[in-house]
Amino acid sequence: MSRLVVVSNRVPVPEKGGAAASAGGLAVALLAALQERGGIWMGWSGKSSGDNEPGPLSLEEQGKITFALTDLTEKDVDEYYFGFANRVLWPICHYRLDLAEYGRKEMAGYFRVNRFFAHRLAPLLKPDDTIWIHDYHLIPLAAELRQMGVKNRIGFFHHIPWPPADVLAAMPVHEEIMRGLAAYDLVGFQTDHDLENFAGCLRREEMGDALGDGRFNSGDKIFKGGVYGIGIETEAFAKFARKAVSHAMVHKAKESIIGRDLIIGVDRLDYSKGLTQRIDAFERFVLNNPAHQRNVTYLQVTPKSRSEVPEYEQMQRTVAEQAGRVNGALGTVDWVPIRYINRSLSRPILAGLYRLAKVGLVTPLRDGMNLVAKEYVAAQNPDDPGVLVLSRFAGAARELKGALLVNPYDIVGTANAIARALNMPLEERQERWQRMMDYLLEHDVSRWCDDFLNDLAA
Ligand code: GDG
Repeated sequence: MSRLVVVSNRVPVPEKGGAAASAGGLAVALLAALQERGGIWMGWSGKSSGDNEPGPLSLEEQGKITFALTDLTEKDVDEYYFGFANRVLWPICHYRLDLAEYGRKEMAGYFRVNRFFAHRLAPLLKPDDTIWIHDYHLIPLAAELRQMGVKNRIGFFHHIPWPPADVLAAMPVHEEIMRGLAAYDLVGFQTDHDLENFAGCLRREEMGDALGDGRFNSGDKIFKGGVYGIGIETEAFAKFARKAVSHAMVHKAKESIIGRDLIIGVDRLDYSKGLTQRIDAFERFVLNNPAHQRNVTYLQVTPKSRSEVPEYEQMQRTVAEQAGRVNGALGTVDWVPIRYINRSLSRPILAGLYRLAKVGLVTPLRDGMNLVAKEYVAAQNPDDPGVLVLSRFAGAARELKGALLVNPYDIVGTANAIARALNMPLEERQERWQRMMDYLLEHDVSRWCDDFLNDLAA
């Protein structure tokens, strides 16, 4: 088995002796693959070196893995990360043409930083290393490595949605981005929809087409594209949630909702997650179902993210004000309808809260996969499972057939689904949950990792 080299924007370097449970499933799976084969995980340190050229890579060895981190200059961070990745690629891939801001400086910065990454990575490579690059920050990296003469197998996994041709075409550098993908041996997407959109983009731009057998051409390049829906560590997470209910904080939460049903939402603060529509739907549910008034609590856990980007800062204010307004309008002296937590909770507490909740409310407007939906299902008690209310626009909706699927733009439809979930008989809840859990056990994150790496090696 060849050595594995993983590259992602940020690198989850485990704290020495730290509990693996604190890391998310993706990190756990990739660390396990790296530990088995030996290898390198390279990425940005998250730090900036001001105006100065960043110093040498910082290397840290843990077992068979070398973590290789580089600083970036402030200008790099502004242009590559906040500028192009988060203010162009992220909105475009989430179908938000209206939010994309195309600055020439930022576009140039994105390609420049990818070249910089390639120059830092190339000297670490051995000829038979397998290279696996992750996410939209690093699309041009393979093309840069190829220009430097790197001949290794290189795969790319796109964690977020791939947009339809007309949306992608609004981005001035879309052809370069498409050409960047054609430099890989294998490009992985979360769902069949994303892969179809990608093929549609190649055709529409007359850049190439699907050749059958998962192969595509673009110019003189032939490469593979496939669907690899990311999973979680299903069994471990289920066990983890079972234990987590005895955590002191979870116990406190349980006592505080005695006699009430808990509805839970967990999302990074992001406009793609549909938070304002979700709060509207909850409000509508309460107004339409007086019998449920005072006996439900909706807990929304929303850690801040990307606060440096103006849309996110604005979003933070909007969601907080909206939750406050609904509580003011509907709350009583002994009932607060929405508990809104605008920071991160520890993973054990989160797992315990999922298990307490009768309804998992996962209603993004667009999402590559959505791991919260999967974690919520895995955390349930098989004897009395809760119901997943899931947006049809999350990648997870292509897989979790036991969920109540909703259109998050349809406020009344989502409100009705919440009511249906809360009133669902035990037998139906168990049948739906079992169907999803069987799927998640079979398609966990280790399988995702193996499937991708096997296809890349084939
Ligand atoms: C991208 C794609 C795709 C959330 N709040 C807390 C917390 N979390 C954890 C969740 C989950 C993870 O963060 C979020 O994963 P998602 O998949 O829901 O969303 P993105 O961050 O947007 O991820 C997405 C994913 O990549 C993987 O390919 O599924 O579509 O957008 O694991 O549990 N964790 C802790 N405290 C929190 O408050 N500890």
